[in-house]
Amino acid sequence: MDAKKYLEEAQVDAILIYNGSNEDLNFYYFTRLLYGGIFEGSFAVITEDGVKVITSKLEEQSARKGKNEVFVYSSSSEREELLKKIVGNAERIGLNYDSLSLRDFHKLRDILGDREYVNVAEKIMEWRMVKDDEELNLMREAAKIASEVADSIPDFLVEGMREYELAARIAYEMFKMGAEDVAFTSIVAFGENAAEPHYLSGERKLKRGDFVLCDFGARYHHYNSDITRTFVFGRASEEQREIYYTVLEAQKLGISLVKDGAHGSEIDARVKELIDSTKYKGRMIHSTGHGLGLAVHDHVGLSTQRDLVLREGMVVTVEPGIYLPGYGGVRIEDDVLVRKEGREVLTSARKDELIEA
Ligand SMILES: [Mn+2]
Repeated sequence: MDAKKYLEEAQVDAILIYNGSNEDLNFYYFTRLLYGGIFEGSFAVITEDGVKVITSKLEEQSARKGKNEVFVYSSSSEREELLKKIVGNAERIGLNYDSLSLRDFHKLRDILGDREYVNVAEKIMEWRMVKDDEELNLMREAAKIASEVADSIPDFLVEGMREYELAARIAYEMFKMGAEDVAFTSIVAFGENAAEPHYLSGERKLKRGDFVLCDFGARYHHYNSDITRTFVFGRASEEQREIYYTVLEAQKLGISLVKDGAHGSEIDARVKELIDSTKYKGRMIHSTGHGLGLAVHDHVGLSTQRDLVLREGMVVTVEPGIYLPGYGGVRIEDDVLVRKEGREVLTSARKDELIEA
């Protein structure tokens, strides 16, 4: 979308994004400066004639590789002058209230004076939800890295290893394949710890018969993947199999329902209905999925709490789970791109058979 269109839709004269005290992912969204540079303290200003970047000498070279007009400052007074000049006499200024700190807002208002400041956070998220080809290619690569690592996890398992050791190995393997970072602190849960969806990783040692639940992702040029696979270390019990294949069936159902025009809340309801029709009724204690992109929890996804009508170009996770406190749990998660007709599953790690490592 071009700058004019953004301003028209948001009904403002300019949009001002400050990558300040808090990192603002919208800075990367508008500038597409995805291939290097930290840009701390930099501005992206969307005006009628394009996206302008105000940045320091420290990242000038990276900034000039983009398609934006670049203004470089070497002191904070120069930065203020540039900001005033570029914003010009725009009266209605769009800001991202979700990220701009109150302190930074006060500083901005001191520089630009009394104008009309408008929250455009939700509007920007609407735009961000639908990915373009450049974004999708980065997400495909992020998904590919995570998928290949997921497929090799069974080879990394050694009796007695600790959860954080496996988390480190997963991160290392992703970096080795070109990830610039982990998408989030990986969740590696052994045995009974797999019963807690938002567990992290700890000192628990791997024992024969344990569930091994790994939920992790790769960040590739600022775009993320998010995958979960659950294995059993050694021979799986009947109960473990039953949990696994119930989750798998629910996950496949969820994926099959993703398409342009589908309601996220309905997909969540159908997936839970399936699990609730088994002896694991009530054991799926979170929603089926979330939006994915520059942020790992990018926007609302598949949830009965808040509906989202899926549109072509959105990426959502599909990740049902069953959790039995004191015993363990299974979650299976893939990243799914909404297509006009159907879907494209971006993550590709094996899941059709419970892997006994
Ligand atoms: Mn997820």
